Amino acid sequence: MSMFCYQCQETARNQGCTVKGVCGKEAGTAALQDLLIYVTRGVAIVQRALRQKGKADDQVDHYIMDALFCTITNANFDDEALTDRIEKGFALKKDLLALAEKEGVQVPDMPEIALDIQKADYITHAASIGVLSESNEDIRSLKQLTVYGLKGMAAYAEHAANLGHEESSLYAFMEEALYQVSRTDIPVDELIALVLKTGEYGVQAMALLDKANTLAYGNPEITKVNIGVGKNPGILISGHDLKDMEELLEQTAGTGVDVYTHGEMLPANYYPAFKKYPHFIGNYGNAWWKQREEFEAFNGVILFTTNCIVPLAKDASYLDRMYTTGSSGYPGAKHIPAREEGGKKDFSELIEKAKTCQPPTEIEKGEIVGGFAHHQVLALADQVVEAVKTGAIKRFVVMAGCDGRHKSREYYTDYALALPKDNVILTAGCAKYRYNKLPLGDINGIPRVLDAGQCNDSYSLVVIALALQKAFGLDSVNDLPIFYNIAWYEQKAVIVLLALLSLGVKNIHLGPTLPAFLSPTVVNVLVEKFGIGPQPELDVA
Ligand code: SF4
Ligand code: SF3
Repeated sequence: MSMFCYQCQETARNQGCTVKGVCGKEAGTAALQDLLIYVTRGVAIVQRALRQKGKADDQVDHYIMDALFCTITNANFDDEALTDRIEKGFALKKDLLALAEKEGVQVPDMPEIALDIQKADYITHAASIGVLSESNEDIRSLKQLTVYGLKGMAAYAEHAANLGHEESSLYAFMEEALYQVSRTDIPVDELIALVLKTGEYGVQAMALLDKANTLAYGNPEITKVNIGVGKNPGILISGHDLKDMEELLEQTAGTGVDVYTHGEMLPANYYPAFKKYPHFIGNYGNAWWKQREEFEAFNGVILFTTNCIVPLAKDASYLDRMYTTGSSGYPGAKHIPAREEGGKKDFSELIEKAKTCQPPTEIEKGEIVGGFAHHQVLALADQVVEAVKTGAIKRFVVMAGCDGRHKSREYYTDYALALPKDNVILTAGCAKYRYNKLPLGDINGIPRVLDAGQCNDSYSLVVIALALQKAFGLDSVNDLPIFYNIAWYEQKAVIVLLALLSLGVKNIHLGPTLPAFLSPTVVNVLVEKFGIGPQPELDVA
């Protein structure tokens, strides 16, 4: 059977995965994800109609958000979990249609609404509703760009919702956008406007998550993070969800089991609320794509709260000590169920399992420095402004985004090393692992790599840029001495990019390759309107 997916940067030949995903996604799983998105569009179209009459249901918002999120690259490889969501979507759509009829709400007559198939036909049906079912290349490109942005937005909105912060306007936009991309008569100019609108809501989602995280756990502060190991068995927590982090730390306290972060969870070390736990040892390892070897060496329990999961090697030893939760899933790994209303997740099984494990093998020693989200950088604003005025800092280089496994990503290490010594790197996301352990030094006490946090904390970089614009009395954020060299991999980077565009940031360089899902016409639009460019040559630095 065949598939078509081109949503991430590592897509085959930079065109599309057609047999099996480079990420390890099987064709059957890809089909289920396509169908899930299709069913979710149907649910969203009815929910949108109901919302216009004041009849939207919170549970449906959560369903749509989770469905989008779990189809992000490397989040969920579990066919059973995807099938359950599809079944739930069909049932939900039926209920909503019944409600619409009862309330006299008109629902648009679209194939997404009419579709009703049996479980046995899920995979075969997917071929007719996948990405390539839209034959016009430009329309397809803009629709997928919107959907990928929505996936990233849904991920951020879900983390915020887990902390009790929700905005119905975000949900309303997700539904509206899913309705618009389902229209067969939507013209290119309306789709371009929709893409930009998606960016605006992306800013809102990131701001909401920033508020949720900082209200719950305090503002990230300058922190030296231990990258060595302790003597106890440990649990390694990966992904982005800080509520899971909190509950894991609480439940492991006093058990003799230590907690370490991996990949995108590293910034949890920067939050004051988490520092009070003596068994929170630090960060183990690097970005997501090194997990096969690092999880072997860790010896203990692994908890995925979101992407990025790498399918296990045939001889992997850690499947029985690997757990998923939230939107993530992996066949054979235990899934920790969602918290009940007002309750907590139960991590006791992981803790008992960890007690039977060996302590982690040390793979490195030392410390890395981070915690430069907006609040901390603005606290240093005078020092930073002064350094720019005296010429000690000549330029800021935003190198936010994702890391990936391709050799071509070594470029980012070389680029960081090649930058003049008066340049400061502003980073967020797992892209930082390409240079956050290099001895790049500091400028008058300001480290040359300022890590704001997770990919969603790219929001902090925007806040910092806007504050600098104000401090220097500039008319536009584009007049600042800031250069953007962004690395993307999955769909959260797509929403970050759209968010930056919606804020008027121009001349962003995007690498290692431009997205395969951008048609030549769409690339031209982005070049003309925003000055988007490819990864710069090393000597441009
Ligand atoms: Fe290929 Fe990326 Fe899609 Fe995986 S997510 S199937 S690697 S395009
Ligand atoms: Fe990384 Fe997967 Fe994107 Fe959150 S964890 S930035 S790649």
